[in-house]
Amino acid sequence: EDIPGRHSYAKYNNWDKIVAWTEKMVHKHPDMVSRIKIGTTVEDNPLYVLKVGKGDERRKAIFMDCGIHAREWISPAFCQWFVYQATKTYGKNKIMTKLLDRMNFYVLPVFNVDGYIWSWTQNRMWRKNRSKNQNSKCIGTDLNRNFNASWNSFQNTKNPCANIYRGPKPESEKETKAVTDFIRSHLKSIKAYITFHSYSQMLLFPYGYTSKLPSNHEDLDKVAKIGTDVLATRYETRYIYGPIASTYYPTSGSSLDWAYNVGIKHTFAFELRDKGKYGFLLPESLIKSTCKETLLAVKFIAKYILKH
Ligand code: ING
Ligand code: ZN
Repeated sequence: EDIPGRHSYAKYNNWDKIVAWTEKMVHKHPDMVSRIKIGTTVEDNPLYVLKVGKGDERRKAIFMDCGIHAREWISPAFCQWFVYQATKTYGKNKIMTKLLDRMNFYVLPVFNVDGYIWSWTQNRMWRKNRSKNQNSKCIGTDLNRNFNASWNSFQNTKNPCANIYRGPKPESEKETKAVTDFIRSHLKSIKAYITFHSYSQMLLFPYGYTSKLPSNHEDLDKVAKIGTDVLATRYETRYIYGPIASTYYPTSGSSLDWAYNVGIKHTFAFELRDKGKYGFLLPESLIKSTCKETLLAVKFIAKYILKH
C-alpha cells in the first residue's frame, strides 16, 4: 500500500496524515481503538491518545509516547506501526491477542505536535516545542526536561536558547501538562511507561538525575536485558541497556524519571536506530525493519507486565 501522497507505514507521515490515520484506525476497529483528546498544544493543535485494547479501563495498562522530540521521526513511525500491528494481528497472533484481551495500551503517537510540524516545514533538526520564551528571542522548551523530576538541579538546562531548555517551571508547557494530567488520572491502571526517542540503540531506565539506582533495579535490568536480546533476534541489531545517567548521560526533568517517581515501577526509554550513520535522518527504507524489531521488545515488556 505504498501510494504516493498517502499515509504509509514505510514512510514518514506528516501531522495531517497522522491525524487522518488516527481517525481511520478508530473507524476500522471501533471495538478495539478509541481516540482521546488529552489536551492541545501551544499552537492549538490537538493531542491525541489512542486507547488500544479490548479491556475496560480498570485493566492493567501501558502508556507509550512517541515524538517528544520533533526531529526523531522514526519514533512516531513506531507508534503508528504498533497500533497497526496490534489491530492487524489481534485474533491471529497468540501473544498479541492475549495482550489486547487483558490490557490496554495508551499510545500518544506525537507528543510534540508543534515541533513535529516545524521539523517538517521549517527546520528538520528542530527538537523542542514551539512556545515563546520571556526575555529571550529563542523559541521552545525541551519537553523532556520540563517534567517535575529534580527539575531544578542541572544548570545546563537553564538557557532558553539551549536545545535542552527546561522551561520556566516544571510542567510549564501545555504538552507536558496534558500528558502528566492524563497519566495521573490513570495511575491505578498504568503499570508501565515507555517513551520512544532516536537515535543510539539503547534501552534506558531510571534514573537520569542521579547515579543512585531505583529499588527495583535488578528487575528493570533483567527486563531490559531480555528485551534487547529479543530485539536482536530479528536483524541482529545490538542495543545497549542500563540506567540513563550511567549508560547515556545525566538528565533532569525527564518524563521517564517523573513517571517512575509517581509510582509507575516499570519505565523505559528506547533510543531507536541507528548509531549515528544517518542519525535523526534515518532513511525511509529502514523504517519497517526498525519497527519490527522494536515491536518484539515492546511485546516482551508487555508480557512481563501482564505476568507480574
Ligand atoms: N535523548 C534523550 C534526551 O532527552 C533520554 C535521552 C531519554 C533522557 C529518556 C532521559 C530520559 O536527551 C534524545 N536523543 O533525545
Ligand atoms: Zn529525544
